[in-house]
Amino acid sequence: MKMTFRWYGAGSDSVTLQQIRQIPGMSGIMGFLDYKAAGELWTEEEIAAYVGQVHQAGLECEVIESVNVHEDIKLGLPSRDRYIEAYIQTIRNLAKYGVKVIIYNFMPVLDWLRTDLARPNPEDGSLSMYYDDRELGSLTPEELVRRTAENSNGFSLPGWEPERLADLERVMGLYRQMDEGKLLANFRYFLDAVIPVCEEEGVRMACHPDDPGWPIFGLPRVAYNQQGFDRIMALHDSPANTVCLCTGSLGSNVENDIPAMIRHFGSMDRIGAMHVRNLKHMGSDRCFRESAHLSSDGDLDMYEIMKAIAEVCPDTYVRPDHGRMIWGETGRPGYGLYDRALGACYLNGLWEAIQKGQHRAKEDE
Ligand SMILES: [Mn+2]
Repeated sequence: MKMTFRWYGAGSDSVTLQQIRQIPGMSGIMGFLDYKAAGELWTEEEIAAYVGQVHQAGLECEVIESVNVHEDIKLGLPSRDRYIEAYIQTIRNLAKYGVKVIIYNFMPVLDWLRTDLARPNPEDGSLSMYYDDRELGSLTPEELVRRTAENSNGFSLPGWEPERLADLERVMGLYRQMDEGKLLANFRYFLDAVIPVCEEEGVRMACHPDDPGWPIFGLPRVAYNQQGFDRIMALHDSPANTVCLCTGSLGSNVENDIPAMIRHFGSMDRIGAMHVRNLKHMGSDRCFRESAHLSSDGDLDMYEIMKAIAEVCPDTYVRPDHGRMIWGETGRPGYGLYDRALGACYLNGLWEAIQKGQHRAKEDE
């Protein structure tokens, strides 16, 4: 297991590479060029500068997140070929600088979403991201996007870039005529083009789940449960077509058994990377708060999750995910230093106990 940390780049992240380096057990970062619009080519110069900084800090940069898929690809418009070409060149450029995994998602229009980015926990005063389906029902997509942008402390959130959402209404309209089958056909067209390039370059694509884990605003969604990911893996069967198994996104849907999903996709060698975090449902299956990583603070059993990783994909990349805001920290919602650092240390502690337990069990045999 390689413990990593998401980093948005100098000037764009409230956390520095040196701070990340000082977290015990940190091997590298999951990188992101946050100024790139979906569909835009990531140039060699830009990648070299970013990766160089990470290496300079004594960290690895083998995983890149959010090389966003342009809407025209998801919609299957004739202009998709141009964007796929740029995507392929981006893959080649990233491979040149040692990147091994590219995390992306195939969510129509809206990326992950919450109805509150800083909900106070009455028990301890920490702030968490929060989702309530009843609140979502009272908002239009436009209102939700505006509210999210206003409450992100001046930071852009992945998938919420204002330029990308400028023509929200028009794009939502295009999707209303689309069903899951059509979306999957467009997904297959994309994978058929990029996966052979990944095989050539030694890179794996890792699809991030939809978040929350069910369809919203009447948009088709295909990546929120085991059955959906089975279909995605079958669209283009290759070791380079993998899942970014995000326990929090999948865990939002109470029907998902996360350790079982890790065992299922891990034993097929189809887990490219993991996001490991916890969440707590609040009196309804469709209302949750992002909790601390600790098992006892949320609904997910983090010991069982780490044990499943140790069993089926012990070499995968893991990072703590969305943290709470604690100890007065301000920053990009979900991406402060303190709570994610605590999360990483906790996961590393579970990992050591599992490893040593396995080792001793073998000695006793
Ligand atoms: Mn995630």
